[in-house]
Amino acid sequence: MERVVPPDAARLLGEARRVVVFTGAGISAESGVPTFRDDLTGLWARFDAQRLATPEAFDADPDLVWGWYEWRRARVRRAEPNPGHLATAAIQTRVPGSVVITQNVDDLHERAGSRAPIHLHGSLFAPRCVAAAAHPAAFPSTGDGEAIDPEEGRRTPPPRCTRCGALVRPGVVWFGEALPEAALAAAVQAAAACDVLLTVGTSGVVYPAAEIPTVAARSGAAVIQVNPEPTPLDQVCTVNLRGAAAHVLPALVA
Ligand code: BJW
Repeated sequence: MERVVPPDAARLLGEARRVVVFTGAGISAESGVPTFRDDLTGLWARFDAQRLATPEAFDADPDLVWGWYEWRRARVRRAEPNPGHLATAAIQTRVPGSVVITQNVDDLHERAGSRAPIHLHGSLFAPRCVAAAAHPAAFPSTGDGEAIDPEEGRRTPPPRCTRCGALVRPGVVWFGEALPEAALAAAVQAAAACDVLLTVGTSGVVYPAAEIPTVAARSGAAVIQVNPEPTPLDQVCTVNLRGAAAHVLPALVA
């Protein structure tokens, strides 16, 4: 397929009336939150996703899984939003009809001032009862996530639901689980209606989230990618900006 001649990304963004910023773990990398799939530093280079990020893993060893998420929560609490998160919030201020869609389970977009980011893969800070469908509000406070090194094998028993006594689980979307229906519908709708979609710091390999840039491209939006590495999303991008989000995004909105 013939490649589109890369137009000026800043001009595309400046003229857009509806922008979607679609983010992945890479936007939080410079805040010290590890990505998943980067060589050496990615979580999946050090930990086994099948033992930690599936419903089966939680069933088999809830203490191991809860302890790992306590460690993750503690790391995120110590992190601060970086210039990439701040530039994302600035886009939302400048272009009122813009939406942030994130696969991230951290709260750095919120802390940077982004308005109502759509969390496709849940949140580290919204644990829920395993029987949540029956009583969604029933979970106790979950401790302060003191630093835990999972490599020391420190298991932590999850709390119990105050209403029914069932286990409380991390409020994230594990492999094989459906994404939150309302969030996915809102994300698809925003992507289909935008003029420009910025895809930032995602490997674009986890579905159905990875479809979002394609939804925008098919609807006629320009897709601008910010990532130091090539990804499968290169195919749908109008412009590829190879670099770190914390450097490229502020330059793009300057
Ligand atoms: C920088 C940077 C810097 C570095 N600046 N950039 C179709 C085909 C094949 C498989 C499937 C399919 N459809 C579904 C599947 C199965 C599966 C899937 O996609 N598997 C693939 C991996 C093969 N999907 C699912 O299971 C999903 N559920 C589902 O489909 O359900 C169906 C169903 C329907 C109805 C009923 C029941 C079921 C669920 C997926 C859930 C993903 N969960 C995780 C963990 C969340 C919890 C947690 O945090 O522990 O979500 S996995 C992990 O990957 C996490 C992320 O959100 C997600 C995406 O990762 P992301 O953000 O892209 O990070 P990385 O590390 O991959 O990439 C970082 C990028 O940043 C890199 O490109 C770097 O270069 C870049 N970078 N530094 C900018 N400074």
